Amino acid sequence: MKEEHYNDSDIQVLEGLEAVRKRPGMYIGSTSSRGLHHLVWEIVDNAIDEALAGYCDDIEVIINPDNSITVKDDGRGIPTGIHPKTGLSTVETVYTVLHAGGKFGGGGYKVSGGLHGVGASVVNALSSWVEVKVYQDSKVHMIRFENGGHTVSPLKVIDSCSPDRTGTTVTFKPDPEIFKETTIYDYEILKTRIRELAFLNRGLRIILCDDRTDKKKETFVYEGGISAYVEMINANKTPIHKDIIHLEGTENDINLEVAFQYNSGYTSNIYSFANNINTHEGGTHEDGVKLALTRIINNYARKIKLLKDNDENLSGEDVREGLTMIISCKISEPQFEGQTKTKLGNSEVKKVASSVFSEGFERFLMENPDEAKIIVEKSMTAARARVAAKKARQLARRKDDLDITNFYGKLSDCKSKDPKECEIFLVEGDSAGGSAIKGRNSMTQAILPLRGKILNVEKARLDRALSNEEIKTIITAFGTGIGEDFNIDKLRYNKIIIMTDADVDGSHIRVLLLTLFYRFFRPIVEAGHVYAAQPPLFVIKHGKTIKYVLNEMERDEYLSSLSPNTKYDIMRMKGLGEMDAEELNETTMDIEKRVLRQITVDDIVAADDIFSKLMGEEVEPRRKFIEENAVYVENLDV
Ligand code: 28F
Repeated sequence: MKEEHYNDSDIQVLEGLEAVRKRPGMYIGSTSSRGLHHLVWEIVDNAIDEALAGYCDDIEVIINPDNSITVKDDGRGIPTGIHPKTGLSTVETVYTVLHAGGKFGGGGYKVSGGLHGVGASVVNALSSWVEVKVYQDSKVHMIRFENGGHTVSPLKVIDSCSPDRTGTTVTFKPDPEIFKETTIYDYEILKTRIRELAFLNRGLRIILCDDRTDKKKETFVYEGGISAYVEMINANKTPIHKDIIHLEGTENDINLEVAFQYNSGYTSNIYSFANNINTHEGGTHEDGVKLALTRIINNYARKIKLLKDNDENLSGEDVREGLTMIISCKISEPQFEGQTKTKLGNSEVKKVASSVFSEGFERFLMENPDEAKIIVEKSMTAARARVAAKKARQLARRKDDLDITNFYGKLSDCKSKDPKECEIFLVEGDSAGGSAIKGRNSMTQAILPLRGKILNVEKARLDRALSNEEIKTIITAFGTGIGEDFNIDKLRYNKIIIMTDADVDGSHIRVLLLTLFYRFFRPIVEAGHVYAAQPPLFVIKHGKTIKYVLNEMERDEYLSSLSPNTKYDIMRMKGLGEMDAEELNETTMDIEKRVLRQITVDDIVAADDIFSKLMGEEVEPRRKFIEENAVYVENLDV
C-alpha cells in the first residue's frame, strides 16, 4: 500500500477542501441544481478572466455523455512551473489551495475580472474527479484529481502539441455524494447564462455543446455586446427611436457601460451586472445611472420648454416607462451585499456611474434632437398618466366621513358597516335596480344599478379605466382602492353579486365586469368574494304553490316530482326588469331562497380567453368565436 506522506501544506490543502465538502453551501450557495450549475460558472469565469486579460477569444463548454463538463479556452494556459509558496505546480496550487473569500463564503467577494477566480479548488473539492490539461510550450501537461480533490497523478507532460496551441482544458464530474438532488445538467440553464456572458463580453465567442443523447451545438458571440442584448429584449417590442444608445467610460479604475432603448410599452426592463454577475438586487451602479437619467431628462425637457417652469419634475418612474437598459460595471474589488449577495455595495461606483452616464447621454440628446424629443415626450405622457391615475385614485378612495351616496347618488348603500355581513348587488339597468332597492334587506344589502355598458378595460391603461364614472363608483363602493393602492382588507362587502339578465346584454355586462375584476381586482376574485346571481328561468304554479326553477333541468326534475294528475301552470320568467320588488327579492336576493354561483379565477381565466376574443382588438377571432358558439353565446355562463 503506497506510504502516505503529508507535509504541512498537504494537510492545509486537505483541511481546506474538506471544509468545502462539509459546508458546500458556504461556497456555491446550495447543492441543488443551482449549485450543480454554479460549478460550471466557476470554471467558465476563470476562462473569461483569461479573455478579459486579452489572451483568450474562444471558450467551449461541453456536456459529456456522463454529465461531466469540459471547459476549454485558448488562453495562455495556467502556468505549469512550480509555485513558490506551495512547492507544487501552479496548476496544482490553483486547484487544491482554497483562496480567501468566495462569493458565498467568508463574507468576502468573488475576485473576478482579470484576477482569475477563486473557484477552481471549490469545484475540485466537490467533484468525483477533475482532469486539467494545459497546452503550453508545444507540450500537453495533465494533472488528475479524484474524490474531492486528492491529486492522483501529479502534473506531467503527456503529449506534444503545435507551438501556437495554448490554453487550458478542464473536465470535472460533480460528486453525487454532494449533489444528491441531481447531477444531470440542464442545457437551457447553461445556454441562458452562456448567452448572457457573450452579451456582456462583446466579441467573446462561447460554444455550448451537448454530447449526450440529443446532440446540440450553439455558438454565442455578439460584436454588439450589451447593445445586442438590448436589441434582443426589444425584438418583440416596438422601439420608439431607431438607435440603441451605447455609453461607456472608466474613472478611478471603474468601468461602466450602458446600453438602452425605449419601446412603446409601459414596463421598464433594467438589468445590471457587476463583473458579469447579475446584480438582481441592483446597487450603486444602477442607482447612479437612474439618478442621472432622471436629472438629464428633466433638464433637457425644461431646456426645450416641453416642461414649463411651474411644471413639477418628471419622476424616476416616468422616465423609465418603456425603457430597456443593460448596465455593466467592471471593478477590481466588488462588494456584494443584499439578501442574495446580488446588490453592488461599492459607494464609489455611484458617482462614476452618474458622471459617465450623464456625460454620454447629454451629448446624445444634443446631437440627436429628434430622438431626444421622442424620449422626453414619452416621459411626459407617462407623467400625465401617473398624475391622472393618482387624482382618480384619490377621487375613488372613499371619504369615510361622507356618506358616499352623496358622492354619486348611484349607490344605495346598506346600513351595516360590518363587511362580514354586507353584500353589494351590481344590477343591470335602472328598472331592475329600482326593484332591487325596494326589495332588498337595507341593513345588509347595498344596490348599485349599472347604467349601460361599462368601459371595456381589456386594453385600457389604468388612468383611462379610472376616468369612467361607472368604474369610479364601483371602486369607491368596494373601498379597496385600485392599482398600487389596492388593499383587500378595506373591502366593504363580503359578497359582490353580479345580477344581470341571462340574455346577451346581461352576459356582455357580466363579462365586462369580470374583465374589470380580473384586471384590477383579481385578489377579490381569488378570495371568493364575487358571485353571479341566478335569476330563475321558469315559474311553476299549482294550487297555492309558486315554485321558481333555475333552468330546464330543474324544471323537468320538479315537474316529475309532482303527482301525475297535478294541474299546473308554467311560465318562462321575464327579465329582471319586469320582476316586481317582491318577486325579485323572493327569487334572487333573499338569502334563504336565492341561488348564487361563486365566480373563481379559473372561471375567469377560461373566460379571459373569451374576453380577449370578444373584447380584444382583432375582429377575426371574435367573428370565429361567435360563429362557433352562437347557439350558446346567450348562456355564456361566466
Ligand atoms: C477552462 C478554464 O482556468 N483558464 C485559465 C489562466 C491563465 C493564467 C492563470 C489561469 C495563479 C493565480 C495567477 C497564465 N500566464 N480555464 C482557465 N487561464 N490562471 S486559469 O494564472 C494563475 C496564476 O493567479 C496565467 C500568465 N498569467 C496568468
